[in-house]
Amino acid sequence: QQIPADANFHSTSFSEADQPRVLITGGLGQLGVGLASFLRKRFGKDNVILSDIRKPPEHVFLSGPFIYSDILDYKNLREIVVNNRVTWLFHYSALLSAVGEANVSLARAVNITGLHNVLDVAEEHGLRLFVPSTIGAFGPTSPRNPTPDLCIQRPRTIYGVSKVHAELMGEYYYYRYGLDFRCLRYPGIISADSQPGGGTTDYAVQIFHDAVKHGRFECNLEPSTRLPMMYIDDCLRATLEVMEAPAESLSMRTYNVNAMSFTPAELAQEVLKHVPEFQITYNVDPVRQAIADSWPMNFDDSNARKDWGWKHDFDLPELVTTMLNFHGSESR
Ligand code: AKB
Repeated sequence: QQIPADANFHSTSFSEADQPRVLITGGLGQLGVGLASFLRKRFGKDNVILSDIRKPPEHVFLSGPFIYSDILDYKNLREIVVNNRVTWLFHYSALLSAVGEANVSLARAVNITGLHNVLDVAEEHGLRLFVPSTIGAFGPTSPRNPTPDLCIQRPRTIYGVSKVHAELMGEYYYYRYGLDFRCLRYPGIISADSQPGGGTTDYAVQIFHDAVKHGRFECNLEPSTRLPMMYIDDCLRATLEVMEAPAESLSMRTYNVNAMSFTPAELAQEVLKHVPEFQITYNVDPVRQAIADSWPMNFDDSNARKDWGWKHDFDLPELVTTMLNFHGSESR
């Protein structure tokens, strides 16, 4: 039975009008720094704390509050939440698909044990909690073209298994304790000024750098591998929109979101329109290829569009123009 949204939330001493006090974990990954600067524009610089176990580069340190947090250390996490009066938590710490297969025990610790700590601290302190999931939460027995929100999920990577676990645990805490858990399944995210690390969709970020710098790119997936993708600006906006959506508009707590789908060959064709000498070659990584072959080709995000008005801005041509402009201006 569903507990009415908001029924069980812990009261805090803040009025509704107050800005959220935000903590971002895993803040030095592909998305954290961009998310922090996006949220700071909305909620104020000092209301958004970026955190990681690594030392930040100077420009990150200077751009707003940064703090050490280890999600595997429950007391450390609780101390940060209490001392900073955190009300919203964005949990980005995770090992991605390819790197997770190379280090399963670390991926299990970070992606599963770390999530348990985050869920507990969020429940204990009445936080609104965002956890990103992924197209990687599906597997070879899921419908791949298109993949709906609700279908068979039997992923074959530790990353995927941990993300299905996160979706189910978050929803369990929502139904059982009224935790305000919100989750989006991201496609491959393409960012200009931050690098992904150890993913299967990383080729679609690296290609732009190499096209501008070298005029060629060696791709580690086959030319016909179709995967859902999104430009980072759309991803950050989707994340804020689902966090700000009124609880009653959410018919579920885990949504697919998408913008486009393309293959390496199609992406290369689009790059060629701007970089006439561009050449792509293929040197397939069997681990990444097997992962990509088990993932959705097209992602059905109609529920997100219907429930809270999701709409992407960037299709393939705008994505390619934006990415090449960024790298072009950087190399000039
Ligand atoms: C990966 O490739 O592992 C990630 C993802 C799609 O979740 N970018």
